[in-house]
Amino acid sequence: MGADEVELRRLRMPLTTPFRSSHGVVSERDVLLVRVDEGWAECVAPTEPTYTEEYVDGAHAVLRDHLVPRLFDGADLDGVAGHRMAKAALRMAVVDDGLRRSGRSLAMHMGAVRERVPAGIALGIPSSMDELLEDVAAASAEGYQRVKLKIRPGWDVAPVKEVRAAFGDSLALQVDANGAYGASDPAHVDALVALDGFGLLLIEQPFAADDLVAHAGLARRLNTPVCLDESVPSAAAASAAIAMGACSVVNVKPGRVGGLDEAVAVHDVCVAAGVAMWVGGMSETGLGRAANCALAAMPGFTMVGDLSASARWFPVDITEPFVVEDGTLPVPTGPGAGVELRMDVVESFTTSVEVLRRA
Ligand code: NPG
Repeated sequence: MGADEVELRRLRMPLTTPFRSSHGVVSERDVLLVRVDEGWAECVAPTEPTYTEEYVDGAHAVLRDHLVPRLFDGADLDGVAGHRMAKAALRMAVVDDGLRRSGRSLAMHMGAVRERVPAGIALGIPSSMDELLEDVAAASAEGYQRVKLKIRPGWDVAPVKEVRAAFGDSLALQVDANGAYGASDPAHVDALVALDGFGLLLIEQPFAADDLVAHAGLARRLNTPVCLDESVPSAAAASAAIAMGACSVVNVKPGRVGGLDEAVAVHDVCVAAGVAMWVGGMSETGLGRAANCALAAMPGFTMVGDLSASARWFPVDITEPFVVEDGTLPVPTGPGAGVELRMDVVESFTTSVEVLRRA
């Protein structure tokens, strides 16, 4: 990896609708774009450190003060501990730069085996049951091939039951708790066990990220597959979780694991172990979405990802918007990530620009 110039650009982008999870409500995204020479990438770190330790101001600081200087020096970014979302963005911008120079697409680079990937949607915790049923109806009408519901203690069995009653057993449905359940709270565990009767595709990250033992214990009690997200920051963690029986499905997010290479390493571990995978989402702009679609085109991604239309998140996107057609999104084929930034739109959302140059 080498580079002459790195730009750290912050954007404030309004969301189409506020998104509520067990972490709280988000109504805009504070996006950090990273440019390495001619290559661009998006850092997925959220505004607040509620999903993992990472957050966008921290990512910006570690990039400026520690990661970009290492890139300029040709040093290993893993000399810095953690900060995987920041590293992922810097690495992805380097890859985008290299691919653009050689005219190759990320999909080609990743060994994509499909031209389109199935679209899935994540629905936040709504303010009422009626709103949830409307959201599911709209998602089905738009052609999404599966729906994921955010759950938390007190909002779990009832919404799943209502959705099944309204839409039947053929709706491909899964739930995501973002670690909100207490493994030692009997009422919490009872609710998770009660979800087992609803034919869910999976239950994602019920317990704290570091509690693999609790996930393994739950997995033994359920027929529904347990899926891990926050518990898998690396391929090594994926191996450990699989060896312990803590999951039979893995959500793969390049940002969470430190970049596309590590995402591929997770992919390979899961394929070797016969563990199913899907690509997660972090409300990316078209730039991050393009990379997620290229990743999801790899052979091991046999389950539907959190891959939705741009309009699900952004009234105006910084690339040509991704649109769901026949329940799928396209895997971009242009050079690099395969999409072009609309610089006028980028400028209109920009709140700061910082350019760092190799000494
Ligand atoms: O479809 O892009 C999407 C979002 C899917 O629910 C989603 N993402 O916990 O997986 C998650 C959640 C998330 C979003 C996590 C933003 C962190 C930041």
